[in-house]
Amino acid sequence: MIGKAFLKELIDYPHRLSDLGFEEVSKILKSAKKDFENEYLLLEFNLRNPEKEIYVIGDIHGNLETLLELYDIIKAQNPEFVIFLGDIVDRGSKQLECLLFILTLKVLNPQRYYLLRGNHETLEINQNYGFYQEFLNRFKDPRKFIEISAVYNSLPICAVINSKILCLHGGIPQDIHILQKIKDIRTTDLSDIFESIAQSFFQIMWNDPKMKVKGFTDSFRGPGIKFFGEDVFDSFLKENNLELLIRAHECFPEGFRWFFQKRLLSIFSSTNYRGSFSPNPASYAVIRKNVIIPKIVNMKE
Ligand SMILES: [Mn+2]
Repeated sequence: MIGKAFLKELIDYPHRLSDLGFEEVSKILKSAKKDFENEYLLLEFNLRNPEKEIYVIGDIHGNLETLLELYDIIKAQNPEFVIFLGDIVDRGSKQLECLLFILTLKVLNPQRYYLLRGNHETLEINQNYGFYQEFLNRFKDPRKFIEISAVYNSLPICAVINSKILCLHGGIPQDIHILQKIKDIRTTDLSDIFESIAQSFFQIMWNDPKMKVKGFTDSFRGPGIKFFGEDVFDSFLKENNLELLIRAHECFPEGFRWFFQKRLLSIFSSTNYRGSFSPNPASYAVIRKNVIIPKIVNMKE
């Protein structure tokens, strides 16, 4: 077990996350993994009090500065639940710190903070986009990365709020029945059904919405990845009795973007993702009374 006082200090003084030895890191990873192992692949949230809010946060990609700004907003506004849509690591300058900060929040308050799996919560992608190298530079031993992968493999993949609003990292998959297939399945039982849902999980983490596309078309992102149009988006919502979708995965210069008559909101929670010459503000979403309100993060200078 890891002491709560120690974890609270890490949240109050997050720059200490950069100095932790692997022994402490391992304790945080293992505790968080235990919490995720109590969850379901499809998280279901029901807000009984309509005044309560849920915050949904998009890609962080190692941007600790934006993450800490978001945490200040969370502290001030006190939402009931906070759902991160994945892609916490790769690319930025404080990748492990961002992952550990979110996992520490999870361990301190597992009924409040949730993390879904993004396409960067995978070793293969981390080997190409920086996190694996950052980890090796710090801890030297590639075998230690197994503990990171174990956390990834215990993450849920989507969340449904009040049976109306779906949250996931990338987009809807071609299999319209995927949500029924994973409903009530524990994260620990993923391997039992993996063959039948692997392609859908891959698409949930990688797909993108696209205006004026009909059906599913091939994405430039790579083999098996799809763009989806409004027609298949409609069918997916109808089949699953849903009204709205919040997803992340794409950075827009305006910070967030609505698609498909404001029924799909795309958010991204890392500022200046492509550097200061191509600036973008960070965004997040607030859900209140089943309405999605996009927000921009005002960064302190
Ligand atoms: Mn992504």
